[in-house]
Amino acid sequence: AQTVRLADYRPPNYLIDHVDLTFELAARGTRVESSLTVRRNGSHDESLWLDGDELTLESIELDGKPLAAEQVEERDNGLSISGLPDRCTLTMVCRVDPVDNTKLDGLYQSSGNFCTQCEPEGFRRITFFPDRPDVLSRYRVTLIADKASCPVLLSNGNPVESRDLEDGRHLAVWDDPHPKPSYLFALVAGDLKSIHDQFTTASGRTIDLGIYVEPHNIDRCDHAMRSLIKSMAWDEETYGREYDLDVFNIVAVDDFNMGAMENKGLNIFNSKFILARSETATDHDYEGIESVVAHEYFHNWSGNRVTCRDWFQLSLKEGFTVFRDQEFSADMGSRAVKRIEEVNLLRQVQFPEDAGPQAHPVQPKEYEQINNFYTATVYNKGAEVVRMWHNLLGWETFRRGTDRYFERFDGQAVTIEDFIDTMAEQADFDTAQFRRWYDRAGTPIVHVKKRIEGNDLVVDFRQEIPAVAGQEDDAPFLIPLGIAAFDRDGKPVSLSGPDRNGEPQTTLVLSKTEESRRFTLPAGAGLPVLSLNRGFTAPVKVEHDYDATDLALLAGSDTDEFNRWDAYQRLVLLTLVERIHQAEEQGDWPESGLPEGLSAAFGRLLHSAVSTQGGADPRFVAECLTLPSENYIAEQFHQDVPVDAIHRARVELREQLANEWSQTLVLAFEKLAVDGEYRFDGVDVGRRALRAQVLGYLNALDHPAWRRLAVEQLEEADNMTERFNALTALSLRASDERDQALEAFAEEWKDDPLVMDKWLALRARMVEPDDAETLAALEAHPAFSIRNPNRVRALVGTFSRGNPVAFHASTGSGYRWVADKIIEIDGFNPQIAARMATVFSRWRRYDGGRADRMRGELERMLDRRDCSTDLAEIAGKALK
Ligand code: BAL
Ligand code: ZN
Repeated sequence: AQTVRLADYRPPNYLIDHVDLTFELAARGTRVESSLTVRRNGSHDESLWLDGDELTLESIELDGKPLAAEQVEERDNGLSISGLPDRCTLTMVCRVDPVDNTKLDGLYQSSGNFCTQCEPEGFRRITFFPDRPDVLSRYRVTLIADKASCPVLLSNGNPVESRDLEDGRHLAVWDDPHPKPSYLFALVAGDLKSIHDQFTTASGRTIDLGIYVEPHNIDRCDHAMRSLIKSMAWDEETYGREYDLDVFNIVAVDDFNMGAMENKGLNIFNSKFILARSETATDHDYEGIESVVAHEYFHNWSGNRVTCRDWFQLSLKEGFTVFRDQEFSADMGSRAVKRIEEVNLLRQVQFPEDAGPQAHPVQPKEYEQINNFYTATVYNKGAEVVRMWHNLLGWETFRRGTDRYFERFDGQAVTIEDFIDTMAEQADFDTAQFRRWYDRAGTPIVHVKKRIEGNDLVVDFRQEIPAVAGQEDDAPFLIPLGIAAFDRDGKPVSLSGPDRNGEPQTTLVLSKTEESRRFTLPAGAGLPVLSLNRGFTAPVKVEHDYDATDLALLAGSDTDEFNRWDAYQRLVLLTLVERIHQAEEQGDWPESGLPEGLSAAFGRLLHSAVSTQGGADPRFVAECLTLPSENYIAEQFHQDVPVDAIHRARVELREQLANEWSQTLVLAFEKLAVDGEYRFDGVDVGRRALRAQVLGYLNALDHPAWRRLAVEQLEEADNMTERFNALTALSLRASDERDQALEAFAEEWKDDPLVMDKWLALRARMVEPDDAETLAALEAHPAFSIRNPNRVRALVGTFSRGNPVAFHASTGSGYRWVADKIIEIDGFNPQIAARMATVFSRWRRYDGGRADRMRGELERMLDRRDCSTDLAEIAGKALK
């Protein structure tokens, strides 16, 4: 495949001001007529390039006359047209077959309904077009389809006409007054039902809102509609951004490669992020819906009104929009819990990505397949970089910057530099150095040491910039690092004396490879305990020689909730890693008791959540008590990841904690019960979340009474959150109750694919190493379909990422099964295959036998004549 480089960017040599599209929709042979008003951009005599992929061109005319054959050259990937006047109209007719479009990219069918996905390069699968985001056009779209099977016809912009035709078909015309790149084009046609509401903007305009779903899902749209209305209000209040069309429509489809898509005025969603009612969706689903609906809506400004010049700028819209949706969710719920979730994702997905062969900067410099760059780095590290702008500038200055950005670049396709320059105008720090966050891959490590000199606390900082993916320079980053100190009683120690009004917390801006900061301590203060990177002010790893006592103290006393969670998690990790090392040294499993400090911290947390006075937020406590995942524990090992020992140590610790605290756990289980009807609100969600943890700990023990609790909850609860939490708790140990519950659940929900995804994922987590029979049974289960991305993510994705012991079975059986699926999927949906394959990327970290087997599977994926360019890029980089 060809490498596309940022350095090779050239502005488009022709612009398309207007696009007129007429679709005559049919499962096979959809007729697409497109009329493009073409304008030469600058003075040159180059040909016009129109991208095209899997299209049949029936005719092409220039200003109403057939184009001379010698003017058109049709190649594999598009058309080259020469000898054009400065301005002209090109009219083409193409044919496409939506029913055969298994890539779910371009125009395809989901449950028989027509829909589209065009970002990043799907529009070229609909018609020939300069399919690049810096070509902005006004679109007018006419949709014609059979009225009985496709009563609903939707596209971008505002509806302008709709009428019946004589032959049983009908027609609708949509006009979008806002120039947009082709990746934001969308159409939907099908048999859908809808719910409607309205939103009145700050300037008094009334917007008609619609959510369209398959008829049987019509009772699952209310939460998404509420989320949309909240998002619209929030973006006005927070960023001063008003909606700009008369209508805003959302459609949910079952077959979708991504989570959702921000097409102008017509968002198309993976049904997973729209459909919810309490009987079928969990609190986690409700939260996901709220945040994804917000994310796509926020793109209307950060992405659509101001768009990307080219795909190297993807984080311009994604990093910024993720930051915006994160802050929205923080405002809707618990800020600390939201932050914990964000950092968990960063540490568990982005840090590993940034340390392996797929590492790339937030602004990548080259790619083979842009589909492979919708990554945690572009999205989530990108959001962290915007957050750092926000933290360094302060909200008001940051907001002045975003106002300026939206005003200056409205209606344009711009670059990350444009964003940086606009923010830099507001800044009083070294923005040139800050830019490294966009250009240099890898997670910086900040080593922190402390000592006392006289009355002063001296803290030494050293930045280590790891070499990754060909980037080796180790110049330091600009790192805002929140810091505070606590004495041995857990009281805050003022770090900087009177100039900070005794504020315990400060944010240091580190900029050198090595630097020291000196703080005057109050008289008589001993060496304090440091709380570092408070609130996760920078996406870095902090190395500091915390001992268990320090961590227990911070877990109990830190005034920053995020760091309290972090301290507790570090304490757990310390215990686990020590056990694993001990096992390695001894050659057999060590007899280790439950460490006193950790046990006490666990008990304190649990008590604080059930105490009647001034208790802690149960949701926060639930986050604390969630043990680090096996994958995150694995991140603590650089070589020969001890897969089995990690699993064993984690299971053992869970049992020990449960055993030690079983009485308190039972008490908590009773006290946290939620009465009344299901409500999706902070209090109830928090109680259910902690109760799920509690039930999980209890069921880590082999005790019929605790299984009974789970079975009762499963049978009595009226909502999916509690029912699925109970099933999850039961799944931790083999038992008859577990097997019966799993079977009954599958029978009850067999017709509900989104619920069955949960079941498939749970089953995937439970598969024992080398259990080929169960894998085969799951694959053959009617709930599974390899053609549907959600099903694949539930079964194959969860098995490979959520069941490390079986995936990494030393025989290689897990690798083989997953690679077989990837190869099969690559035959019809390369995007999904490539995404699944990233789980093999870091094969070098495993012991010789495993590493060889993983490498072998990568070679098997790659060495096929028909390996897609998507998969070839991922596998090729991993093998390099
Ligand atoms: N733009 C692709 C889906 C999303 O990030 O919103
Ligand atoms: Zn997005």
